[in-house]
Amino acid sequence: MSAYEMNFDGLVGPTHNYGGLSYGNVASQSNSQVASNPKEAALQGLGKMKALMEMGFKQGVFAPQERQDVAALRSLGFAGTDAQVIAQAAKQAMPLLAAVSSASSMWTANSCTVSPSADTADGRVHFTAANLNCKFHRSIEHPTTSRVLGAMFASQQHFAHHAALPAVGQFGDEGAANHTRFCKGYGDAGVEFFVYGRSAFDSRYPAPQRYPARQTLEASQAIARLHGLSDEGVVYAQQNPAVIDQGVFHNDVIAVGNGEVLFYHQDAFLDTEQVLAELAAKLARRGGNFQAVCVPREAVTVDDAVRSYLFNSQLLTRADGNMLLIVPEECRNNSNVWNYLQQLTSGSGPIREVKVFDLKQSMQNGGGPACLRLRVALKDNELAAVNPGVIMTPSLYETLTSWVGKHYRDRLSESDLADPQLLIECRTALDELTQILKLGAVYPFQLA
Ligand code: SUG
Repeated sequence: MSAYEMNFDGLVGPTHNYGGLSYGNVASQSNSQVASNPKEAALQGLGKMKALMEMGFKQGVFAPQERQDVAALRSLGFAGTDAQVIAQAAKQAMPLLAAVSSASSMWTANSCTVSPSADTADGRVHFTAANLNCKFHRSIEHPTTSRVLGAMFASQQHFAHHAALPAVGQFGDEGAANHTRFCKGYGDAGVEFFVYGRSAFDSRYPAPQRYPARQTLEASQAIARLHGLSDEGVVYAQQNPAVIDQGVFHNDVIAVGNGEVLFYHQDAFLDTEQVLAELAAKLARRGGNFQAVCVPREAVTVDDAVRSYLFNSQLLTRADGNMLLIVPEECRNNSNVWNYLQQLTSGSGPIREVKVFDLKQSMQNGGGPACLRLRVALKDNELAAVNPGVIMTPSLYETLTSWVGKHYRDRLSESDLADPQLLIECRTALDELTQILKLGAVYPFQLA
């Protein structure tokens, strides 16, 4: 049976804005209060999905969430009609209104952690929604994420869904952004690589001093247990706390893996040699030949990596077996990174081609090509069980492009969040979207 890696990209929601909500994420903090362009953001994302589909990769769409999240404001004591709730929040607590307005569910690498069926004890594909517990605006995503995942991957024969871990920092979980899987072929048993920022229960592990470590070891271990992974199929590694303090808030800002290849920065991990040796040994027992491509700090500094998002790239296997790196335009604008990439692709290593995409609207909030996609390795029969409504096709691309053109604004600033019309526009758009993507009732709202 054939197997594939399918990318499900987050469709950017109509409230995309720069709220400055993510302490520790340099781009989010530095673009706070800049006016956004939701229409352009959604079209940039759709452009990447279309390009990958046209290159022959399997591509899906992950629906955005309802924002503003009026229910979240109600849970914080705001009351009255929806319009009154928003008006009060705008007057009394603008940071809360900004948080419940965030379109952050676009970064679907944070939606959940996925273990393909070849790795799990019951032979199903397992999903655990991420609690995203470190930031309020992200912690409200998981209930809808679970509903959308359930509508995309409904077959209980093939798919198993787990609710988010307990909503405390000790089980802070940011999903696939801190998880990579190595394998010989996508349908073969692989080695799942969990990278955490700190331990919640064991004080012997170092921790960053300046910025939060969002993922804990204990959260990663819980997911491995829930998914029924064997010890032989799992490697844990601690992220270097010093790079978290430099703005590497997820591991996918400093490393990316695919197939048998790990592309990583020299300063990404603690105990690097030991981690690489364990990955190589475990992958060898699964029939794979682990290859580590290290980017030395002399060529690309951690600061270059954070500014350019070199590692927040998509590493894809082309039909000829060589690999292609999908990078954001910011990589071309950084001479160290661009020179490195020229040298990388002209060598004899596994990565042979680079393609550049303009994702500036998402990048300004710290979300690059890899943040925007959730990878799911699927066998033929599992792919056949995916809701066909979310699989990208030329005609779905056309439909979604006109849907964006019809419903999205081309400018959103903080003061626009108080406009009661914005919520109505979003609900109208999402109501239509559930029909386009054939998702059923995944959003709790009723249109007036
Ligand atoms: O969680 N930014 C997101 C970016 C997530 C990137 N994802 C991965 N690396 N996989 C975050 O920090 C900023 C929102 C704002 O400031 O308006 C934000 O949530």
